[in-house]
Amino acid sequence: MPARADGRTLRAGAGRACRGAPDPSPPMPARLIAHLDMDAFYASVELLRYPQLRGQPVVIGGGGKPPVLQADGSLACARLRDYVGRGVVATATYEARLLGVHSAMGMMKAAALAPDAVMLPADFDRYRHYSRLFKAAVREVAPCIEDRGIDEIYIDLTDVPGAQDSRPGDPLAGARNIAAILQARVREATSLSCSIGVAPNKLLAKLSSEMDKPGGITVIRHDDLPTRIWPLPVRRLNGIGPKSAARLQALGIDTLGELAAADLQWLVQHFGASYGAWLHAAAHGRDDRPVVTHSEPKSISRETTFERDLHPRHDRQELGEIFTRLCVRLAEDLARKGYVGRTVGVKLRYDDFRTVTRDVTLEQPVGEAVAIRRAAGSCLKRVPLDRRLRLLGVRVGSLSRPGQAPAQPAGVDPYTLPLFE
Ligand code: DCP
Ligand code: MG
Repeated sequence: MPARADGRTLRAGAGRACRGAPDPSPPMPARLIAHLDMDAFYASVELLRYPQLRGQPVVIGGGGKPPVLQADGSLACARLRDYVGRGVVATATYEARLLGVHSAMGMMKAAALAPDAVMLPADFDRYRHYSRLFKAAVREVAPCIEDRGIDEIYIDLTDVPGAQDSRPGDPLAGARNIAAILQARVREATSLSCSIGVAPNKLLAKLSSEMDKPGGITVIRHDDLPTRIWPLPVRRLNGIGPKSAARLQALGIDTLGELAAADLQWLVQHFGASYGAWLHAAAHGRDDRPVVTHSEPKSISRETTFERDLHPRHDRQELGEIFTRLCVRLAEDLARKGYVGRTVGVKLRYDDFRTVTRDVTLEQPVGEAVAIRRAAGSCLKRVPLDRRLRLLGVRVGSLSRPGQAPAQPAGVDPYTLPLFE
């Protein structure tokens, strides 16, 4: 799962499907699946409270101070050109994207491209609030929703009244109409815009929602594959990452059409039975995954990249504080989501980008910062600590709901614990 710029990760576990899992016989009736993705989400939420910044390049990230309203009514904002550090861009307005800035880009690199862009710190509570609002608005029209994170959902429109209607000359008029209603409801509830793709399955719906951003509605049928999907580069497919795209390119495959034309056996030879078969099916627009309305996370984690590489011994105190803060935040995440976990793990990235993980399984599930911090500390002891670190992460897995778990020792300040016990 890709790390997000907010450093929080949720690994999804098993889920409950909206319509039953595909049964090869009899064949599934044609489905109508939508993918809805909010436009420049964090940035658009910020523009709601700073409307004077509309039309300007704005970048979210960097963890600086929020803007200050001056006596004359103007807004004093930090600019990218003044940024020094190793933060990454969480997102950027479309004006900033025109200058080449995008999510996950280093802030210093973004500053070179768009020195005058306004820089705003992320406010995750606010984004979560708007996330809940837009999902609730969609649910009122179409209740079968799969939550894919803070700003995107899949929606099964198959059984939504009117979604399958056709009009002379437009067999997909119903789907288009429901998508427009969804967009309007989201705007009423949040004042934000989103883009929607509607297709026979999740894979194609996700590709479609990106086709006409921002504010687009794109409806595609299986028949549209050769004209709409096959010209796209393979990298656009959710499931083909940079490494696979590079391998495909080395084999002479750049577009999804070229991938669709490739022989299944040949793909299996090069990419293994499972991924090879998936590549083949995906390029042909085949995807039977149901829309899953409820899922339990497998693990919850927090991680942070330091402003500068820290040495385990020379910077021991600073590292210890960061480590403890991660555990405290993780405990808050667990409490908010209502979980405890039996496995605690750490992740370290050295200055040469090597990454190591260690974990420990406990007798009883834990949720409190002190308990997480103790267990994570014991994992740290099993890692070579002879060179500088650039990233530290803590994860709690084997999750369960508290209740059966005995109370954790209370009253210990986690910040008083030594880095290595
Ligand atoms: N995000 C992040 N780090 C990333 C990617 C995204 O923190 N590497 C956050 C900020 C985004 C939000 O998640 O606002 C949603 O991600 P999207 O990829 O959907 O990007 P946007 O909504 O910002 O833009 P788009 O209009 O392209 O969807
Ligand atoms: Mg988005």
